[in-house]
Amino acid sequence: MKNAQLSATFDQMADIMEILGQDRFRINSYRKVARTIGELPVDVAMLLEEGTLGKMPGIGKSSLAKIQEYLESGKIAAHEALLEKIPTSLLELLEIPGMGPKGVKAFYDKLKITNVDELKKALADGSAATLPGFGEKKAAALQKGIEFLETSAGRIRLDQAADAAHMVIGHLQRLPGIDRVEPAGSLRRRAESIGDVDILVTTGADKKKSGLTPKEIIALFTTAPFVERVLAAGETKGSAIVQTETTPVQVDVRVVPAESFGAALQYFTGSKPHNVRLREIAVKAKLKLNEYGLFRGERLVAGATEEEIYEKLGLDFIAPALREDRGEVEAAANHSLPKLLQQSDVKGDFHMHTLASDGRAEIEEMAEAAQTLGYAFICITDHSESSIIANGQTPKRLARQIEKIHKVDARLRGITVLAGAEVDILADGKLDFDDALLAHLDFAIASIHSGLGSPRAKVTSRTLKAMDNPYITCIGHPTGRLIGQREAMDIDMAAVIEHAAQTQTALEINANPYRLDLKDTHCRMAIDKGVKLAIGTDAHSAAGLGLMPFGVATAARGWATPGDVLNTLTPARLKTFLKTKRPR
Ligand code: DGT
Ligand code: CA
Ligand code: CA
Ligand code: ZN
Repeated sequence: MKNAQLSATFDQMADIMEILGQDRFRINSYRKVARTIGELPVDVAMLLEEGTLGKMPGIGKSSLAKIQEYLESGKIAAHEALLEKIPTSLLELLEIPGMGPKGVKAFYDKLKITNVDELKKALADGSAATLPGFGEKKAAALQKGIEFLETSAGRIRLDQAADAAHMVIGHLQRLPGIDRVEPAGSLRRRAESIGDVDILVTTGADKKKSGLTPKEIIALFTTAPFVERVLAAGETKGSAIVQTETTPVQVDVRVVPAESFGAALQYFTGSKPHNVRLREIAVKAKLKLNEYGLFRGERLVAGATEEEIYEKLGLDFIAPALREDRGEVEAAANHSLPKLLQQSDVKGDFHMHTLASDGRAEIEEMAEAAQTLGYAFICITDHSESSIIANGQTPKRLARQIEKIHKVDARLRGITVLAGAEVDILADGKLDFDDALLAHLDFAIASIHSGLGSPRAKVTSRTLKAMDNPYITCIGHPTGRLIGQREAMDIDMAAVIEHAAQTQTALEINANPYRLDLKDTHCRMAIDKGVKLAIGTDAHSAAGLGLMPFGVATAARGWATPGDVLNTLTPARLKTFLKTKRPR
């Protein structure tokens, strides 16, 4: 599916035209096309073939021609022509959080700035301050944006890494004589961002059965159709840039012998600090641990499985999600590791949008999709009035939506459909709906969607005040970060967690891989204070419900057990829990 790339191309045309100061009307129409294609739930090529693409919002004759051109040739001539009109490095400036095409245009027109280094100089020597309307506050925000970009540069989201791994693993598994193919590294640990994807392959103990040598396997990886550029292709290791639907990804593939597979999996799963701790334990026991195995002198003590390596080191098996040297090695030594939450423990999803606000499916569709996932409940949480771009509901519309949800709930067997809402926390900490209306909801998420850049005291007190409301079950995406795109709010998480414990308000783990908010370390802080976690996918379509495993992994990285997470409750127990905070 080329939807994401095509949408990005239209957006980039709009960006360049904006930098060049071209016609507003055309810029807006390209943006609209980008949004429409980006949100299509199906392949754009299929709609084009069907002849229905032209009926989608904002897609006129000329954009239709450009889309066709792109699908046939991988390019759009108008886009290529625009690219020639500006230095390419200007587009890197657009990646800085807080920098839009207008800002780029001002720096380019007035100060001849074309790249990030020149921008940094202009901020440092004060020439940026000569731009009209560019004060200290903006300079500080840009400075922070540049730092953010530099620390997140080259790292990708978990879903993007998973896509790349899926392609490569599928390819390798189809080769003859392959025994095991496993992801390792930060992807296996389900870290919130990924530098590169590490994959291990073994041909199994029976060498005669496998038709391929390690070198041949590496060659079959580096020459695969999805490989864009080969970085290295050796005897047992290959490294290449793989093109996914949304981004290029570096993938390292290593072929390891079956008798060392566990040792290699352990070593390349990391993290580095975790491995350092294991090697210390090995040394104390007069053993040696490396990617080939655990050795006493020359003798292999363990190597084929990870389990035997941990066992021979005197440790309980440590789940990859915990391998960050955050106390897991000590806990494994004294048999006190938590029994981690798993996807199979999850009985429902707390955060999703429908056609009533900015979702694309009806309540029934979401409920039926949840049933195929084996869920016992879902909670419909459309936006509130102040979220105008997200088509937030007026009080009247919410009242009707609640009735509609109840009707669907009554009609469907085997699943409980709860009436909820995602209610905006307003600038003063008040909520977008009054208590009389909130009282009709089963579940209410309170979220900040505006003023995320406000000072620490302000964003913190807004959140605390929302928790004081007896009808607010849960705070949505508590820090507001977007991974790789937008920093978290400057919010006092210790205070938020303390207040959540006092008011018996749950905190969300937003499972969307752009958010993962709460993040792992905050989950752990919350659990330590007895705060319950509510995982929500924030789905805007039936397919969006499939993001739950990212939230489960984040909870597990925060040491969550099933008892820490509301998603594991039966509908009956959940209903009892939902009453605890409310006035009798
Ligand atoms: P990333 O790719 O930055 O998201 O993070 P990782 O953890 O995947 O790191 P990566 O790809 O550099 O290496 C994969 C694993 O290999 C890493 O988690 C631990 C292991 N490893 C790599 N280099 C070293 C090293 O110098 N010492 C130790 N102890 N382990 C290493
Ligand atoms: Ca890696
Ligand atoms: Ca690597
Ligand atoms: Zn939200």
